[in-house]
Amino acid sequence: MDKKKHILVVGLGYRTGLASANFLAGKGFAVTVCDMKSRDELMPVINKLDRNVHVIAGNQDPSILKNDFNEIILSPGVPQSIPLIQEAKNKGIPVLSEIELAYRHCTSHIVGITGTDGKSTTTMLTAHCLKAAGFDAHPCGNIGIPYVSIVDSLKKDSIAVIELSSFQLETIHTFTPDVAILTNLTPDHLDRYNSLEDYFAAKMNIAKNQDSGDYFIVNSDDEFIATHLPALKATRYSFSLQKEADCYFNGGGIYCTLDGRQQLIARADGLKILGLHNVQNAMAAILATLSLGKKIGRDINFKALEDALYSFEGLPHRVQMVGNFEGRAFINDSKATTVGAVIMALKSISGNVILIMGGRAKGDDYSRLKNYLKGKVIGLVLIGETKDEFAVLFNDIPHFKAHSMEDAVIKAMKLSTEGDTVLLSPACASFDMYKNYEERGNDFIEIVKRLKQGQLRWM
Ligand code: UMA
Repeated sequence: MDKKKHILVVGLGYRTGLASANFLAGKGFAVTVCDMKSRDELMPVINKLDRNVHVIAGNQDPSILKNDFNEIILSPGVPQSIPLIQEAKNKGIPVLSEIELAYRHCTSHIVGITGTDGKSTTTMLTAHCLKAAGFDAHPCGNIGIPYVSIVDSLKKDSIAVIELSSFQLETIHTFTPDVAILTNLTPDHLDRYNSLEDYFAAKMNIAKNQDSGDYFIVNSDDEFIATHLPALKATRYSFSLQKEADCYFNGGGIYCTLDGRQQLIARADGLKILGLHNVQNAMAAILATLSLGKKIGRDINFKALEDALYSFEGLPHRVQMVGNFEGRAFINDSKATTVGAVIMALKSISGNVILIMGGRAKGDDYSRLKNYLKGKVIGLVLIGETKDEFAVLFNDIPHFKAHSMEDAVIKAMKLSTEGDTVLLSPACASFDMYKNYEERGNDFIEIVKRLKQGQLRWM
């Protein structure tokens, strides 16, 4: 980038816009940030901005473009459909994501992980496996650490392990991961995309610049992917729970056949992360580690890989055991903002479940849950904006509506008996009640803690 360039960052956010603006200002570019929120609302973030960054708050009118910007960095939470971005495109101003920006300054190797569910766990587990194999691996991206915030600290032989959302992939141009993973594809973000096909197309941008020296790792059990995957230039490896694949699951063992012979990598009952969906995540991480080893000509120690798989503790807010109280187990799965993620959580729990669900709808077809709740979820506690809609949709299951998380936990206690599991797995975004899913999960954890300490009466 030419340093005389004037760059507009659209969407300050808490992380991406802030990190992009500071990165660019640090490199001497003239930077303006605009955000639809008021200056007061943005103040905690503005305070962290490089003081050379110009801020336009509470205004995202296309007239901002009269300042002649050379490039726009678009935060993932801002849709390209807003008039400002449409006008920028009409004027021929390049619009790029923070991922593309960071990539231009990146000299290290890259593993990129996308898909609807399992991205964060696969990202962290892949980084964990790569570290165990002796690589200098750094998880970043949609997990909450902008790629641009770490790119300058990466060395030539480091590995950026980047979780990539469809939003971030919409505006990449040259970004090319050495290894790409596609975990699965289920309906999500249909409030932003016109169709599942459009959502998938954004995700598939991850592979658009790859060539035959790169690797594309894919879940071969996913029906939508099986029928929609386009031709790829990259070398493709697949993983499966059901059939033979480059990495597959059989009789409790996870096997690889990359070098033409069957190799037992690990046993599923040794994993600390529960459920078959986590076996899938483990298979993706194994293939990523082995493919990267191939690409850069380094042998992977299988014992170190096995130990890494067994020592991985999982992530907070993903089927996270919070504790037990009066015979009930409490599980926090606040990250589950899709139907697919709730289904996976339910599959990983044995016994009866009281499900705390609801929040801000994301355009998913929630009726898909009906079959999975039947016979497993004996009570529902409905929270957030969707509570009335869900009460009608799931009216055949005993349910309560709750006005807060505390109320939800108390009602879950009332609906449950000893031996049951109380699962927070909302199927929706958190923004109607919380800043983000982490805040929602932490609230749940705190309330369960108070319940256990006798500070919350439920009877
Ligand atoms: N805004 C506008 N105009 C608009 C819309 C929004 O100015 O028309 C502003 C908002 O006021 C806000 C900013 O744009 O200030 C949006 O920021 P952001 O949502 O991009 O927030 P960040 O804090 O930068 O977080 C983003 C990701 N958020 C989203 O994609 C919505 C985070 O993913 C990610 O961790 C972070 O960058 C670092 O990479 C969160 C997420 O929900 C976890 N991701 C979705 C998902 O996983 O399903 C995609």
